[in-house]
Amino acid sequence: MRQAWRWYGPHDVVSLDDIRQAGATEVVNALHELKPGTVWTKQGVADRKNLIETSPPGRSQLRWTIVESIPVPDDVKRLGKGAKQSIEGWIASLEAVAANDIRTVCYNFMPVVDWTRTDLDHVLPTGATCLRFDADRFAAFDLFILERPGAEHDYDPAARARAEAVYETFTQADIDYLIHVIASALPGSTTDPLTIPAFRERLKAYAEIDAARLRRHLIEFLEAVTPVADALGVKLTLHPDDPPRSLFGLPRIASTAADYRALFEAVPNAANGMCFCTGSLGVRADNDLPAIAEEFAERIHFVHLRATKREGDGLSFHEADHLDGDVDMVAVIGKLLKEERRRGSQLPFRPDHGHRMLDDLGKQAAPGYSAIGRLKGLAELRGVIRTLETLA
Ligand code: DNO
Repeated sequence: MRQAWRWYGPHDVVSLDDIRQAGATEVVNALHELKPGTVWTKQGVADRKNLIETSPPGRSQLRWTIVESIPVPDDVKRLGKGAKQSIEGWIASLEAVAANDIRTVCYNFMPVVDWTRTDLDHVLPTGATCLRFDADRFAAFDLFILERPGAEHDYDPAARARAEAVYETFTQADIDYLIHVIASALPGSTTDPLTIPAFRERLKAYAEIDAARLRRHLIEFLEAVTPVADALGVKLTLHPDDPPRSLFGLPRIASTAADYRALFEAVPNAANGMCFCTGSLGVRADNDLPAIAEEFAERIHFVHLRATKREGDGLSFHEADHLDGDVDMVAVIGKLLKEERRRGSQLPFRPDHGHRMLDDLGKQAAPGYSAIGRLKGLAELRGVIRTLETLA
């Protein structure tokens, strides 16, 4: 498998040398500084590519091979093919990427909020910290901070009571923290940062959009972009919802095998692919990850390897060590290596997220994207890959 590493660009506290020292050879990047909907230019992509690929004398070569993500603008999710201009803009960005010889593009179709957590530094028994989703804190935000109309119907009485008890312990600082973590778009998010009033407005705009309609809009988007991607030789990889279930009463349609099956059946173009993210899909106990990897093997063009651990209530989870979450990582990697042998080429993966630990404690790295935790994850994953390859 090809070892890649997500980099947030020139302002990332993790340097290109750190990436080299972790042993990765490919970089996953995006023009993160541009707002969703801004059209990327060929020159803009070329400048970033030069920055990544021009190595100081004596340093090993890094390649920018994967874009994660070209954000899909909000109106595409609400209007599908009706958002003509936004789709044309997305295609122009895709062309700018392909003109720079980057052939893998990741995107997602989560409405209003991208990946969602409630704690960015949950302290583990070792003193390292991890990202966590606490269902009661999330419900407290939804019910009592966002005060979403109708939210009470999404929680049973016991869950509402727990949320209320949690909310009663909150200081203003706790409330501000939760607003920051949930509404202001975590790094890498492809949705707009929102204030509470803007959040309420955005939700209103989705009042009429159920899962069937959102899926139709994604299919219309794919019908427009996949023929172009096919012609450019680019694979588009749809990232799963994180977490893979409805939040804030909004539909999410890339959460299960059935979701992906429907999309591949509707749009069979070769460019219609999947980003296989074990951390996102693995949050659901009813997602059988080795089976999903096997079923969609030929559609997988990018892999995120990370493990989550579900907690007692079945809804809360935290990010575990890469080999020690709920997912059977060895079995998943076994399926991916089988697919590599079938196609005769390697799949790119990145170690996704990592604990904040050792010298990274207290450093300002992007949540989940500190260096040492990912370095540890990559090292463990590389060991599994090497072992399975040797035994194959
Ligand atoms: C977070 C990531 C997301 C992801 C996008 C994909 O760590 O998984 O930022 O990149 O949702 O489009």
